[in-house]
Amino acid sequence: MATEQEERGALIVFEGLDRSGKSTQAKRLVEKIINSGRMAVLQAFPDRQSPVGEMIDRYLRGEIDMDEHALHLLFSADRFLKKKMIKQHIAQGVDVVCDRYCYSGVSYSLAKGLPEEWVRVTDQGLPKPDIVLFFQVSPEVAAARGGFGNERLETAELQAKVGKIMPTLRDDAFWKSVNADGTPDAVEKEVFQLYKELDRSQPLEVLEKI
Ligand code: FDM
Ligand code: MG
Repeated sequence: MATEQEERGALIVFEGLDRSGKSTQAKRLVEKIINSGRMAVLQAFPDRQSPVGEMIDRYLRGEIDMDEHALHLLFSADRFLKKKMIKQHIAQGVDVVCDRYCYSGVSYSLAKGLPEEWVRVTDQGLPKPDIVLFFQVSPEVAAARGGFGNERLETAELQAKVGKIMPTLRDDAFWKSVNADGTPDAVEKEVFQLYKELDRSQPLEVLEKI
């Protein structure tokens, strides 16, 4: 007799500018999923605890310098090193919630002027997100949330460029905008509503183009 097939996990990606509330809300979503009786894990990119992520972290904190192409590849490698974990969790019915993914990778590298064709291929082959929650924050609200941090990429100039580029990567088939100007509770509600609407009936796909 065939056993009942468990529902697969979902790959949920949070993207958006700095200070849009991604990290707070990614954490809240994981808690909410677990409280609702499913399993979920949180994965931040870069994963600053891994050996590759540690190199990225040292670059971001200004401890070491690095060629920009090499940095771009490290960000991609950091994600590919999590590919197996993501696929295994999803096969076991565990939701994987990512705080940033390849769309940050492409946006930041394009903002720095790396060649477009090259930048857009290095993440091909990663698991494709079921949903990208695109956090949209108005400049006024972002400014009111306090100044930038001290890391290397946290400058108003780069943020402005990233802010122009990231929306151009949008694919309406699986990107959903989230009004990140709202209160944390309002944003949490909006995110959970989108989460509940996820369709898990098809297998996880592979990312072919960005
Ligand atoms: N960042 C993040 C990139 O430049 N490329 C990437 O692929 C990723 C995932 O690293 F400025 C940038 C975005 C940000 C910095 O991210 C660290 P957090 O979310 O602030 O830790
Ligand atoms: Mg940051």
